[in-house]
Amino acid sequence: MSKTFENFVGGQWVAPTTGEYFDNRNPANHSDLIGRFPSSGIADVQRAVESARRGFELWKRTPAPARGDVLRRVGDLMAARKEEIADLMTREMGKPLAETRGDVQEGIDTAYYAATEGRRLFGHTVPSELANKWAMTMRRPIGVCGLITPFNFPMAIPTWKMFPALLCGNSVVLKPAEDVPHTATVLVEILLAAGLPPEVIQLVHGFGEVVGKALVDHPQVPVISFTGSTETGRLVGETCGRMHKRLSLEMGGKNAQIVLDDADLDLALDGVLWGAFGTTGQRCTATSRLLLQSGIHDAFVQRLADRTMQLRLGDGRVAGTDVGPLVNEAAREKVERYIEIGRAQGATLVCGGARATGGALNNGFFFQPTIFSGVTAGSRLDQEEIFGPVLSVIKVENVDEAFAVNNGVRYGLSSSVYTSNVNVAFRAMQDLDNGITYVNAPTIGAEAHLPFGGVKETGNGHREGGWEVYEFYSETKVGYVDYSGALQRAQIDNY
Ligand code: UN1
Repeated sequence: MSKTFENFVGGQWVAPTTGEYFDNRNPANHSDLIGRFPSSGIADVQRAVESARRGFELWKRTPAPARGDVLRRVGDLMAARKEEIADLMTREMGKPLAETRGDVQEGIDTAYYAATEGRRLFGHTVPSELANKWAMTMRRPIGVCGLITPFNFPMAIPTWKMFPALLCGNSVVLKPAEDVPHTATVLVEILLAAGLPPEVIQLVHGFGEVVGKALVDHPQVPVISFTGSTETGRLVGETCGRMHKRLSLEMGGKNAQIVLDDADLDLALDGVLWGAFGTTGQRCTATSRLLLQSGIHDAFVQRLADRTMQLRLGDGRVAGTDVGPLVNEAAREKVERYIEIGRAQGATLVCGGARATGGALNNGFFFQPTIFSGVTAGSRLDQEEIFGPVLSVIKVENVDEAFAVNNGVRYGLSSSVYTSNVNVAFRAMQDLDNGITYVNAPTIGAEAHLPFGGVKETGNGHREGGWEVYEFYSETKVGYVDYSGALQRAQIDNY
């Protein structure tokens, strides 16, 4: 008998109004059923929002340091259960345990950062242009925040959104990706165990077209934060624009690692293997393009192919696994379509290119780590996000060409340059059109206390992580106090 899970709405664990559930299976082994989770409807979202509005009235009056204390306990509980949570995350979405441990750690870091922010949430005091008048700013919470999160960082990304939202005094409705409902359930259990008042958090499981859409459409949800595809983000943005909602979007990437002739090639090799095939390439920050300068191109591709073919595919819960499965069959079919596109556009398949089969691999959504060389700038392999273990190698002649190819895509999340030339390193940070540039490090590896996000069609100008996200989840209020006892007219009486 598989376990049936529920939504958390109105301060209790409740069945969905639809009475419908979906199966959540291990992507490394289809026969492993984790549980059945609610396929919720619009009415579930409505109830969640009504409850979250009550939660907001209570929580916004709780002093920010006390809100921070709850988040500190959340961090403590996550730390105590780190190993167990990492294991259930790997079972649910496939990436190896070392990576899910890192994912939980990112949530812990975010919790402790939020806890300390409860004793800051700084406003400004500013001199008034008039005598005996005080001027200052402060931060106010906004209301119910609708959070729509992806499968690839099932703990870190919900915490990036939720903890700052809560610390600022908002209440939250979380709609996690349907591939990772178990991790979201555990996160909500931890928040409740840490003492968060129940109606401050709501968890509604289900599918984006129904539950995500209902949240975005709901007039009493003034804040939406979405991480997912650029296509879905556009739909979300259209609705939020019409409804004047505050919206943070984190969307696609087509990140490049640049390796110049003067680079430390061993380091660059380790970097691209981790950047391209970590999380089976299913990161917004994954390295999906490798721009190699012509002097090192041929030898580097050869060494990279040799190392790639040694990567061990398998169940992420088995020691020694380097690369886990894709998250589901649709993800694998999308990768397969891109293999055909690469071939049709004349790229050279260096290694991989097919489903990984044999033994236990037959039970999951495995795909061989794949490299195409001879990819041309402007081709579909250069331009389009694949979200799988496919790396496109592009040969470049010099730094200017490398930077131009890096910038010649519609996305702009992260980039990486391997060089021993300090002038080129600083030029890269200045000239690459990305939200994050790494020097002598891969395109992945963002830390929780720095702003995370991208330019162009990757985002809409907001950042998660670090200090900036607290501005997104709060409203600036200005207070003026005139203690002169007389009418003082700004801009008039003093000029
Ligand atoms: C993502 O790529 O989807 O930078 C998020 C990293 C992680 C977060 C990535 N800390 O690799």
